[in-house]
Amino acid sequence: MDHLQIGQTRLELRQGDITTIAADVLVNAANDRLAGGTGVNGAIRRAGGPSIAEECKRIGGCPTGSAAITGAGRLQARWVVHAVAPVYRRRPEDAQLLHGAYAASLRLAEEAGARSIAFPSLGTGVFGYPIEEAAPIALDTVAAHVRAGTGLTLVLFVLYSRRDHDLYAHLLADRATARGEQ
Ligand code: AR6
Repeated sequence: MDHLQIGQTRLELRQGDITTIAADVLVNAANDRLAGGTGVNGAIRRAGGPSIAEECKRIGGCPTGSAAITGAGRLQARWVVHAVAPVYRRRPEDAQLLHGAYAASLRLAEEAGARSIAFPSLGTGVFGYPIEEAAPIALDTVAAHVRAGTGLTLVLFVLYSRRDHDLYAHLLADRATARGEQ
């Protein structure tokens, strides 16, 4: 299953490079210094140009489990939300911090007035969070947030690999079945 409608909001899966996605907000897999990096961060900074790094430098940093917002430079998006997932260490607080990174991103997007947002799979690259553990947190955080009421009409999960996409698709189908939703 590649989408789930919850009220006025569509949750949808895509496979590919997040920098090619048309959405008001692209979420970046950032670090707590809001410094440059590889993976999603490298791709967003390359595609968006230097203004994103300049804004990040002015902000200075962001606690793990939270997020910060900047403009989107040359990207088609209007904003980039820099979400800081935890480095995975098998600690009990890892899940709470990952949840916090997703929840803070949604709040910042809503406060900015965004209608659509695209998330990568936060934490599951360089930061080592196993995607089997991270994906349910991502989907359940977003679904709970949407059910509580949101101005967002589209939430995209952009998975880089087919394997990650298919794992998300299974989880989305499970959730739709459990709630009798399509
Ligand atoms: N579009 C969508 N997903 C991508 C892309 C892309 N262009 N590139 C990679 N992925 P990561 P993290 C997937 O490492 O684990 C950086 O250096 C990737 O396959 O980008 O949160 C930052 O500066 C993986 O599934 O983010 C931080 O220091 C997922 O995106 C640190 O890495 C996240 O991988 C953050 O690590």
